[in-house]
Amino acid sequence: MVIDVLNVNDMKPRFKEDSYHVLITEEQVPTFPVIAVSAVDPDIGDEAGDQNITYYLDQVRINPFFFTNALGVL
Ligand SMILES: [Ca+2]
Repeated sequence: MVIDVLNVNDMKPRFKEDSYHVLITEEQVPTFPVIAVSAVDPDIGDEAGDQNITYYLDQVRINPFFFTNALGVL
């Protein structure tokens, strides 16, 4: 029996931009989406292919903003 162990997922996704910035004033009713972010997973190899990345805000407190998990829109 031969078992090949493939190294298939050892690199972190990286965002396409170094940072994303959006400004919403207190009085403004935010439109949807507020902002769209995008990342690629170097393990996938094809940036145009399905990246299988889940986006979320890493905050414990209640937040009026949320990511649509698979699309990266806030
Ligand atoms: Ca990966």
